[in-house]
Amino acid sequence: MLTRYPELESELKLEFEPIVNDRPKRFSRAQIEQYNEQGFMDPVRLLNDDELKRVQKYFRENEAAMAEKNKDEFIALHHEMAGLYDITTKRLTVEYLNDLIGPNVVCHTSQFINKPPGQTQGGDHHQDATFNALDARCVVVWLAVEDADAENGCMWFIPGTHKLGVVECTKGHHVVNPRQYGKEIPCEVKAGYGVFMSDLLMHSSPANRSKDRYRPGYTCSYVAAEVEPHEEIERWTVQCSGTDVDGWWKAHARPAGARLFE
Ligand SMILES: O=C(O)CCC(=O)C(=O)O
Repeated sequence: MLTRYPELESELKLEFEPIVNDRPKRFSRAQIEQYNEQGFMDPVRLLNDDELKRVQKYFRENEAAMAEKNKDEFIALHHEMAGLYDITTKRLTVEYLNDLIGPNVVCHTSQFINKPPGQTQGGDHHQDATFNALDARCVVVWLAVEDADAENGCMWFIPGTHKLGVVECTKGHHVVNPRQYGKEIPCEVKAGYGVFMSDLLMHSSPANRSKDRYRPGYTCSYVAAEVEPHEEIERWTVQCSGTDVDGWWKAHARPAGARLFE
């Protein structure tokens, strides 16, 4: 086992805690059962047609500026760009999250990844929890900005691996010999749909082998505000619902700028 914060490993809970919710408002109980068993659910629609067009336009217009801000080191931008803030805190997405996380939801990290066509390299299997200095209780939402499929480099999952907790990985956070943990399957997601996944689920993001199709996706990590952050993991926090009960997360206010959704 190796996380990015080995000095914290004895303090952190790095095992999966099944979601217990007898009265979900957005997900069905069967979907929550699927999440508990597989570590993810079948994608759900998060944007209607009009919202999807706005989001696609937003990323087209802002991709270069985001890349510029990220050229020296990765920083999440949902706390400083109004459009990203609006996507991250969109009410429907947050209502789904409330079923999994509870009423007090914060987002601590986000990333826009647009794999170009013909890209030959991809990312090996990893568990997002190994990057975070907090208990492994985050729910990751991966939103497809265009259709993502096996040809243009959708993510691949190894179902059920969230139940193993954090497993051995390399210094680069790649799971050692991931195939020993099961068969990987593609997670194809239609544009405007999002997949909700556990931060312990092993997933990879292989090459985009298409000739002319970009594969843009926007991913956010959410957690209950009751979970204590360490090592300044709260630096990019926005509050998506409820309150920061213990005052740990110190959320940023919505940045100034036009609203992406009515
Ligand atoms: O291809 C992607 O957008 C997902 C990348 C990934 O594996 C991650 O964000 O953890």
